[in-house]
Amino acid sequence: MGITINQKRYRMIAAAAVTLALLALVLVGCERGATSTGEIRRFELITRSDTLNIGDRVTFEGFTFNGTMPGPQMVVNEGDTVEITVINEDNVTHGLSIHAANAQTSNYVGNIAPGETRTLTFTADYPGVYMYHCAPGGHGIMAHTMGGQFGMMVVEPAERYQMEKDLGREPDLKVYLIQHEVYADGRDFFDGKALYVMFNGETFRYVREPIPARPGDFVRFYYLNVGPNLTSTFHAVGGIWDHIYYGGNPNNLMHGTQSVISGPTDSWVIDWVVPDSGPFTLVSHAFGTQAIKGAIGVLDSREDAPRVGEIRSEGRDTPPVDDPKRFVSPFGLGSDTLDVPVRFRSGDRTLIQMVGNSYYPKRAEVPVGTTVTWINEDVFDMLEGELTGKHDVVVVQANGNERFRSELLDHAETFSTTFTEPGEYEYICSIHPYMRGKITVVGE
Ligand SMILES: [Cu+2]
Repeated sequence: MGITINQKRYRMIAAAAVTLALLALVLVGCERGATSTGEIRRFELITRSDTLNIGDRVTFEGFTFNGTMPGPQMVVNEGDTVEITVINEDNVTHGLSIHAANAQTSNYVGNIAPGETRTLTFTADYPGVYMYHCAPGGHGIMAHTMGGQFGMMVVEPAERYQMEKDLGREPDLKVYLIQHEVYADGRDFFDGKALYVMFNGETFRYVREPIPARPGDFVRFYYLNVGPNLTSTFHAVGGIWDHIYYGGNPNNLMHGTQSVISGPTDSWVIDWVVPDSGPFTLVSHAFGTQAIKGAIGVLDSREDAPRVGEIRSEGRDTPPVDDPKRFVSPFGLGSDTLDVPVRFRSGDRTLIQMVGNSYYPKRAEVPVGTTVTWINEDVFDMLEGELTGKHDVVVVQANGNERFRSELLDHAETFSTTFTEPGEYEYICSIHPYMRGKITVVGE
């Protein structure tokens, strides 16, 4: 008889298990946004070579989406169909990697030739705060991302964040904040030695223009560290983050932390009620490598603060100032106080690196008769064209005639030539023509 009871019990347990499994499937389906909203959201991204203001009358030469660094902010709802068209108006190959898509985006919008337009369509299945960046392919992905081509896409969840449920209202202020680095040259990019670290495209942008809020305001940060190298620890001086959600997914909830840690491309939604009046300094707490180089902002809390609703993550769309006090060009020739000419004496070993799609040093002065050697330190020497880390040296005269051209160098290969005539020798890489260097040959 015991067998019958056990069989009955087994059937009940099995039925309960099946019911639970079905319920779990329904819940997982809901969480993953399996339900389409039926909305189609269209965006256009134009890739360019560009010059920008990056704060304090410093200008930056690199690549952009739609003329700003960071590029356009895109906000959609979970379950939306997203259609992104990439138009390459530049004379070099670009592309797009969009982390909000659970798809191999390089099949659709990787490797877009100059003049070409391509479109990607996907469903925004996972809520959160996502990075997008240029992705021509191979070595070019890293170089173009460092060069300024990145931005934020937010997928708003179908289900509300816990803090909204607790407070019974939406945020008073949404702050979309991208932390990112600027490098003087490819050598520093390889070594992770950022020249500046900034929020939304400018050093100390929100120190100069503090973000207004009121005591008791419900503020939400959509925080994204695009890097490309450094790990940030985002903190408000005088505040403790109430609710934080890793990646911006409402399921990844934690409470009451002094900071959020973000490696390159990590993100958070941070829900916080402003506890007091007075300025709250927003900072990456990596003081020496980040905060002191520009990754500081201010949230200015006052009773009479204006209601601005949101702070967007795009860089400012203004023409570059006419009289910059510094010109930063990671791939080309920046100010000579930054890309300082290195003077070699007679008999010195004269070695110039090709690294991170730049020459290093970019400017060199040598006595006549010097043999100069270039070495390719870029490691990713697979693929071709913009996608490869292969480089060469092409010296062109003012009349357009080539003085000389090296062969294309793979990783760790070298090319040497002896300069027998004084003069200025400006040179480029034939497959990355924005790479520029200069040799000044001086007489005895
Ligand atoms: Cu690009």
